Amino acid sequence: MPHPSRPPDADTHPSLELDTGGRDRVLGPGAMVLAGFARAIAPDLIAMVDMVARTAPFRRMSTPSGRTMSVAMTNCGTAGWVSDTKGYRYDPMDPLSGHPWPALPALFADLAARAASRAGFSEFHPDACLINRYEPGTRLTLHQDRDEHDFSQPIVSVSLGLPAIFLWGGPARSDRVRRVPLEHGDVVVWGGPARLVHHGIHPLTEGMHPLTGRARLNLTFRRAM
Ligand code: MD3
Ligand code: FE
Repeated sequence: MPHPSRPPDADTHPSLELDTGGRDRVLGPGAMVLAGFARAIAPDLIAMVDMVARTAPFRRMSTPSGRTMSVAMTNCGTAGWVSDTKGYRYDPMDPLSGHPWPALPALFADLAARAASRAGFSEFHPDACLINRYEPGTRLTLHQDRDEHDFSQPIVSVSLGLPAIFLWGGPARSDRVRRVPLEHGDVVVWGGPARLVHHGIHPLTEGMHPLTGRARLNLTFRRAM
């Protein structure tokens, strides 16, 4: 028997699910917050990030216009997102080492697939995990994620450590921007009509978190290639 708040086509249009009963919330068409979904495994996720960063250290990349991003980044998976004066791309190699990025830990792949499935996207098999590290004052200006091959695949994001205000716009850069608070352990799934929205992160507020210190980590799982 269908859930009373669940329209009949909620399986094909996950955003139409009106109420998940818990703290989960639909942000809009295609975008869903799974509040605290990763909280229980957060210490393990953070330990894995530390392991990845021993092989592929966090670094601040250059933009094509020659500026340095304030967010520090690294990657794991068979492809990693890189930015330099030549442009943005997914690359199987870490340009710092000349070696492949560290493999995607099974814990990461499993979490991403479970979250996507819960939001209505079955068979999500990410090949790339971009790991962003923010310190107080660090921001990410409004942008679209459009370097991936197939926009029908969702992106799954996991927030760890210090809280942040996520800026969530629309398909056009001039669209109204909403502010969405994201906390430690929150997972957001973005797909369908939300896949190409403009988004960013408001400058991080000063703070200290027991598991990450003066930092916020964000994992974004993507099907890049
Ligand atoms: C909506 N990261 O890595 S996560 C990024 O918190 C990025 O580090 C932010 O934007 C962060 O590209 C935001 C939420 C997110 C990630 C990717 C999206 C939202 C998205 C792609 C399409 C639409
Ligand atoms: Fe993004």
